[in-house]
Amino acid sequence: SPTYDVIVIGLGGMGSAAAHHLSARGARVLGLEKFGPVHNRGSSHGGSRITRQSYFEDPAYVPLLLRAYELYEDLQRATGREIAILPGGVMVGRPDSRTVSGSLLSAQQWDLPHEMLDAKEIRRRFPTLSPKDDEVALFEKKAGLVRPENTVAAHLQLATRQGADLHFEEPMTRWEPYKDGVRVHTAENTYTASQLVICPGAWAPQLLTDIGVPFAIERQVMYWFQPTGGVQRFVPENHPIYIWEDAAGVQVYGFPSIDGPDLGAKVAFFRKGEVTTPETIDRTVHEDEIKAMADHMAGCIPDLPGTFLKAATCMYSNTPDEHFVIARHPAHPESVTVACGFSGHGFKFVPVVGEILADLALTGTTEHPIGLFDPSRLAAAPA
Ligand code: PYC
Repeated sequence: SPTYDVIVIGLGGMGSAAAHHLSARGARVLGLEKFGPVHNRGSSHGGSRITRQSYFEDPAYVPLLLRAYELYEDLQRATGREIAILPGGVMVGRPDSRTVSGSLLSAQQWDLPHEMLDAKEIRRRFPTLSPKDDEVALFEKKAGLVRPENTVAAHLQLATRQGADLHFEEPMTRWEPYKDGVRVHTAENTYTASQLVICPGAWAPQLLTDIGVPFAIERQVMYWFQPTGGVQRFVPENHPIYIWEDAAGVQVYGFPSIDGPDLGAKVAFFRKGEVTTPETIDRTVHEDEIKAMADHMAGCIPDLPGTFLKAATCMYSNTPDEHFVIARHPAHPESVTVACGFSGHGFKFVPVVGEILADLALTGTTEHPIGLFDPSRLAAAPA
């Protein structure tokens, strides 16, 4: 059976980045992926993912974001692919909303460049946006989007160039501890390695049954609309990325028009999905969902939901507190590393997660601050 230093399970966002960073450090890497390269069955497709630094979820993410931004640039330079587009972004809501107050907390704590805009100033700077009088925004010049498909393709390209063996359409069927490392089985073959890195995405409930994390896989829908009056007012020079929280706490997010007039502009609810599984997810987007999205946007970006163009589904892998899990496997701390539970806000971290996974697999530790992502925080309290 072929032997490697590290086997990476899953070559979506996180796994492809791990394969790149591991092989860049000279490790002999095997990557195993259930589907083809850069597929649309998981959580790394749809043309755009928000990136931002004034992170409302928790200031602990900020140093990782600062590093991710450096790594996007490296990736763009090394492959010539478009990885990040940074037109600026607004986090909109009432001043006490989580979106605004949490973003401000991170900006202040880390001294990140930002501006606070009242409703009048939002309307003046961004005429496409129509906030209510009691809404404000934190504007961040460095916010924008990353291209998920290009990012995965770039990491796969670099990993291949650095000698990684990447096997597609070859799912792992099971693995077990073997000698000082692991043995991994697929329908075709058996492989051994010193280290295993598991990046299961939405397949976490099947692949990581023993880490004590109750994952909830959530169906999400992304929508593309042709704005009334066309896309010119919605191009990145005129229209920022946004996360917008209403008085009821519902968040939507969206992007400028980046793929030409035929694809309009993309928008979605941040968390409005139903619990699903990768095998049973409803991939059809229904009329009532499209109407709910258009009606919601009519209240904040009135020209956006002009004509519905298309929609696509994807999945979040939620943990109970919506923080990630990145750690050595609690039951196999010597030889297995896991990265999962990205809870709908992970893609912007892909390159730095790859770096962290390479650290953990090759040295057992990392200098990146990952204390928040320890799965033991989610272990059931004793009865
Ligand atoms: O991570 O910024 C984000 C995001 C917005 C909507 C879904 N994820």
